[in-house]
Amino acid sequence: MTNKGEPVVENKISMNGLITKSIGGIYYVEAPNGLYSCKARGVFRKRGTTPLVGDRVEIDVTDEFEGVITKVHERKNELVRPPLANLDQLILVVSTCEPIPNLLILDKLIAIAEHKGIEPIIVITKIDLDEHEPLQDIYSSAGFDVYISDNIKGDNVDGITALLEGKISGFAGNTGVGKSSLLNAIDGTLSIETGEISKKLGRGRHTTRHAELYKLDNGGYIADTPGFSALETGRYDIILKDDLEHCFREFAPYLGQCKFRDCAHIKAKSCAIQDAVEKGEIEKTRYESYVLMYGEAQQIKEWEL
Ligand SMILES: Nc1nc2c(ncn2[C@@H]2O[C@H](COP(=O)(O)OP(=O)(O)OP(=O)(O)O)[C@@H](O)[C@H]2O)c(=O)[nH]1
Ligand SMILES: [Mg+2]
Ligand SMILES: [Zn+2]
Repeated sequence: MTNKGEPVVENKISMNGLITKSIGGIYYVEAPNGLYSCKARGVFRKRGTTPLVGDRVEIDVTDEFEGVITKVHERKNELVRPPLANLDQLILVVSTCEPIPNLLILDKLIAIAEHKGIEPIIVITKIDLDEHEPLQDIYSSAGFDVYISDNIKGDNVDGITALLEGKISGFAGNTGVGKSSLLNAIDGTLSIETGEISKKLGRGRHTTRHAELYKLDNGGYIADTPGFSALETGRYDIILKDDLEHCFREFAPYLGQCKFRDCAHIKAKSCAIQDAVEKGEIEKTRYESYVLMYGEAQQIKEWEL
C-alpha cells in the first residue's frame, strides 16, 4: 500500500536528452533511443524558468516517445533573444542588401554574445547582389572572424561548415538576411522553409516561426531562429552601461588610457576611445553603436533589473 498523497510510480523510466525544438509548450527532446515530445513539469512555470532549446534535460517517459521534463541541467549560458541555451558560438548573419544591413542590430547581438562569453562569428550573405567588402572590413578590423556566402549558389560554405563541427551554434540576425537559406546551403537535406523578400518593404516575412536545433553529419548542432525586423530592437538581454565598453573587443587596448578613470567615452576630454575613432583605429559605425547602446543603457531603471 502506498501512503496517501504519494504518487504511484510504475516502472518509471528516466533518461537524459537535449531539447532540439520547442513549439506551443511542447518540447522535443532528443534522447539516445529517439525523439520524445515532452511537456514541462508545472514546477518550472511556477518558478518562472522555461526550458530552452539547447537545454540538457532529464525526462520521465510517460508513453511511447512521450515524456515529462523533470529537470533542466545547469546551463553554460542562455540567450533571451534568440531563446537558446548552451551555445558554443553565435553566428551573426548580415546581408549586403535586401534588407540593408542594420549595423546597430548586429552590434547589439555581438555585444550580447561577448557579454555572455559566447564567441560571435560574422557571416555576410547575398554577396551575389552587392559588394561585401565594406562590411567585411569593418568587422575584420574590429577583430572578428568574417565569412561570406552566396546562399543560392552555395559557394564558400565549406569553411562555415567546418566551423560548426561538434559544437552547438546559434544563427541570429535580422529577418530576411538568409539564415535559413544559409543552413540549407550548409546541409541540403535540411530543407528549411525560407521566405521571399517582400519587395515593397525590402524585408522578409518572418518565415521561421520557432527555434529549432538541427543535427549535422559532422556532429554539430545548428539553431535556426526567427529573425526580427528593424522596428523591434527591443530590450532582450540587458547590458549595464559600465559593462558595455568590455563588449566591444576593439576597445580593449585603449581602456584605462582615458584622462578620467570613469570615462564613458562619450563627449569627454582626452578620451582614448574617441581619439582612436578619430584616427580611424576604431570603426566609426561600431563606435556609433556603442554610443546609442550606452544611451539606451542609461535609460534602464534600477527596478527593471
Ligand atoms: N540572392 C540571394 N538571395 C538570398 C541569399 N540568401 C537568402 N536569399 C533569399 O532571401 C530571402 C530570405 O531568406 P531566408 O533564408 O528565409 O531568411 P531568414 O534570415 O531565415 O529570415 P527569417 O526566418 O524571417 O528570420 C529568400 O527569398 C532567399 O531565397 C543569397 O545569398 N543570395
Ligand atoms: Mg528563417
Ligand atoms: Zn574614454
